[in-house]
Amino acid sequence: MNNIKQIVNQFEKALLNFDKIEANRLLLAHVDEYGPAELINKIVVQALKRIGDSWQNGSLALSQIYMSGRICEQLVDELLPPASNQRRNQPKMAIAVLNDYHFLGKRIIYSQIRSAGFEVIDYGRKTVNELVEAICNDGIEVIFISTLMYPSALDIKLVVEKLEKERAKVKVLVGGAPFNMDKKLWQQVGADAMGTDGNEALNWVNKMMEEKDERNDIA
Ligand code: B12
Repeated sequence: MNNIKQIVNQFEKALLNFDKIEANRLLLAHVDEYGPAELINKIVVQALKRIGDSWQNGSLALSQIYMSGRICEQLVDELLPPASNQRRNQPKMAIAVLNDYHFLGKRIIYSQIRSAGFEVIDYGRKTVNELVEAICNDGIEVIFISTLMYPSALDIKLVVEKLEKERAKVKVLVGGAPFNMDKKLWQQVGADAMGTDGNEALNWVNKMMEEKDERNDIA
């Protein structure tokens, strides 16, 4: 039987050959065994991490990372259902990439939260001012921010400061490579929490919903 390491190896090879059909075949062959979310975390994310490392040590070209990212975006779109039928009674939520052009993490978090039955507005990519304006205009109560570049991660501090100035009542959950590398960074940028994957984002939303229910019960 295939173990997960072998599948990651094969998947990585397919990506580097720009072979979307083989990459898709590999995922579909194991989707019943792991389920879409687990499959993405165990295979797609791991393969892309390794590709990123190889790029960093100079053994891969930027085009290979780029195409791998694009192929994975399409595969993840196909794997995770757009939304569950039942919307939940929930805080108003949105998700955005701040400043940089790494979209895959946001896409995964977005799909996972939506497929668990929550409604989330996808803001795509925003600058600091654009994001603050959108949050205030839409009355967002929970914002998920994804950044993979360190400077973008630091810019979250500006977002939080501007939101405070506007007295926006919004919780900020952050994620992406800089937060995975430095476990205290989310506090330094003034976020309410960080998450390493879609499951953690979901757990956090569920915890917030429970707290909200408890407050409503007391009132
Ligand atoms: C693919 C990739 C690209 C692709 C992006 C394609 C696309 N459409 O997204 C392309 C080729 C375009 C690209 C470009 C660049 N990249 Co790049 N890229 C990567 C790479 C290899 C993988 C990123 C990825 O998609 N991972 C898979 C996804 C699923 O993982 P993820 O985003 O981390 O998301 C997971 C978690 O972090 C978390 N998460 C993410 N967001 C959120 C949000 C919330 C709320 C929560 C709870 C969780 C969460 O959940 C996700 C699922 O588990 C990383 C390497 C790495 N180690 O991350 C470098 C990396 C991010 N890139 C880097 C760099 C430097 C660049 C470039 C500047 C390269 C260049 N010289 O041109 C440009 C800059 C573009 C820009 N301005 O944004 C650096 C960033 C360094 C830094 N920290 O500042 C990295 C870390 C590579 C490296 N080791 O040097 N890149």
